[in-house]
Amino acid sequence: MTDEIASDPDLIEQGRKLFLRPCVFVAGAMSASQLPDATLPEVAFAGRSNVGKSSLINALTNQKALAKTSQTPGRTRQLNFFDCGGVVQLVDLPGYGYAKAPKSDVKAWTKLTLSFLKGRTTLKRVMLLIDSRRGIGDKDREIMTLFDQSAVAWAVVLTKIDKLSQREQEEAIAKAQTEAARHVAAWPGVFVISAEKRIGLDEIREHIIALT
Ligand SMILES: Nc1nc2c(ncn2[C@@H]2O[C@H](COP(=O)(O)OP(=O)(O)O)[C@@H](O)[C@H]2O)c(=O)[nH]1
Ligand SMILES: [Mg+2]
Repeated sequence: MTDEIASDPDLIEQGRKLFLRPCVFVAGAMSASQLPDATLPEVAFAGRSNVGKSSLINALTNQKALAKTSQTPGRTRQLNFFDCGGVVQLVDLPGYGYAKAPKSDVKAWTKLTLSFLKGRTTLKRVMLLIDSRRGIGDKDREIMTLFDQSAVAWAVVLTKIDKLSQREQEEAIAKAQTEAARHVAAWPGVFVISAEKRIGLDEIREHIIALT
């Protein structure tokens, strides 16, 4: 996490405790009628396919396969909802930017995802995951613009930081920081994580609890 985000020990502790409570799969929605009721505050996870969304949700919730159990092949276009302790709902959004997908992929990122982002009153934040090795790409930029236009509050999370050297990390963070700062709807800092090495998870948990 970069300096723009101040960390508070009490909130860190509360965030940790939140995710010691059970997190359970609530719904996998492929149409508006399948969306669960908008009651709890929600934090959604977006990003290219393979960026590490499911791994982050599993790491945050201290579970090995929570986010994967709901991912039956061929149903990757669904929005998956997880209730954590009856306090907050995490939403695993469909990935975008498959290598083999047509150029219109971001546009076709499903009507459902877009209408969810625009109309969900309980949605507090979208965490936009960026693979730290690739950096922010054109497809990510399209999504950032969409978030801005939809008045969605979002934050950048650099994933798989364990794959970079110290110097590469610093470069990746500085670049992402500069780019996020250009967007009014973006959180003015960058979260840096490794789901594998369990780095940066407390800061994300803190961010989530602060939104509830
Ligand atoms: N080295 C490393 N690999 C990771 C990390 N997080 C995810 N991965 C790997 O990246 C791949 C895609 O992860 P996944 O969570 O399924 O991505 P999703 O498609 O965005 O849900 C898997 O092979 C993961 O093991 C990380 O923090 N470090
Ligand atoms: Mg996934």
